[in-house]
Amino acid sequence: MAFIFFNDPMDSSERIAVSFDGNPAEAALLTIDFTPSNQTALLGDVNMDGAVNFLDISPFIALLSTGEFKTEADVNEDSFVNFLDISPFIAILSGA
Ligand SMILES: [Ca+2]
Ligand SMILES: [Ca+2]
Repeated sequence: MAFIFFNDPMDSSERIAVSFDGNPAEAALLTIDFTPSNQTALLGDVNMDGAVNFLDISPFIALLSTGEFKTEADVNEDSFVNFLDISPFIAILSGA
């Protein structure tokens, strides 16, 4: 993986990147969220303790409020974590 940053003189909306070496406090932060392909997500197991139960409710609601994606919380498997996951999450919790 490579990132190439360059100055585009035709773009007046350009932003200035700061390197970590230049100023760690202003440097960009790259975050990579990775789930190995050999690890199958247990839908609804939001706290990833191997079971789907009441302990998953609080972290599930927290993800709904932030919109952060987490495979285990995307219980309707539409690649988004949002209100559409609530009903299937409750169904999983209730064993339906
Ligand atoms: Ca769990
Ligand atoms: Ca979803």
